Amino acid sequence: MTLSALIFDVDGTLADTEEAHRQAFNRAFAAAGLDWHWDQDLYTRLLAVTGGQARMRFFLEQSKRPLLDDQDIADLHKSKTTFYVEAMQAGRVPLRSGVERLLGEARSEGLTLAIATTTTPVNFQSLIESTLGAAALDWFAVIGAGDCVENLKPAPDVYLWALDRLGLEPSQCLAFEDSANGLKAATAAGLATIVTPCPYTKNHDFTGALVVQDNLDEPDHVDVAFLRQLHGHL
Ligand code: XBP
Ligand code: MG
Repeated sequence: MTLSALIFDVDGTLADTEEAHRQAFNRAFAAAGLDWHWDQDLYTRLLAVTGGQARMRFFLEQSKRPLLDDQDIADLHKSKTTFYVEAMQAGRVPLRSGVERLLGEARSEGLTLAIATTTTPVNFQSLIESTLGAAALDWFAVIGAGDCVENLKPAPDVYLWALDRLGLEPSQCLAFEDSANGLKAATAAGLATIVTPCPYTKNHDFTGALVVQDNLDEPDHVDVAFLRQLHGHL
């Protein structure tokens, strides 16, 4: 089966964005007058839950705080997203090593690009606009983001949604992820997956990944030829 498309996760994979998410959550909590503060150790644990709203509910349950109703959670998350987009627009988060290179090579080689992320759509848009420019949003034939499916990663839904809109079989694609939840989601959708852990996910279990390496440049130089070779041995 020919390799036709590359499907990328966003947070932790395209860029090390989780620290910016963590800071945006804390800014939203402070702006709402809440005494909640997510330090890096706590956030590492909370990342077991994908989706910012679900993550806040998980935090309230785990810390035995009173639950907030859906509207309050949604309002808090909207505030957080505003702070996050501000950070992206300030250009504070670059793409990870090898990402821009591989995206360009894939386009030159006629591979289709797609996104399958748990994050809020505007978060992906602002990351691409601040790193590659708004026109680069058109590089992606399909953009599957948080609100297009009900069940977030590790459920396979967002990858199945992307494959359906691509009109491709899993065997014609490769997925790129940074986390155990993302690897589970892609694998459950039938996708062979390249994992490049980020600082928040470096201790995750990546059993079942096709490749796990520091980034797209090291130790192996992940280019289209490398991907075609990997894909050819599946
Ligand atoms: C990572 C996530 C997201 C982000 C926060 O998404 O799980 O929830 O941590 O973004 P990805 P939101 O699938 O790209 O790794 O607050 O918008 O959910
Ligand atoms: Mg991720």
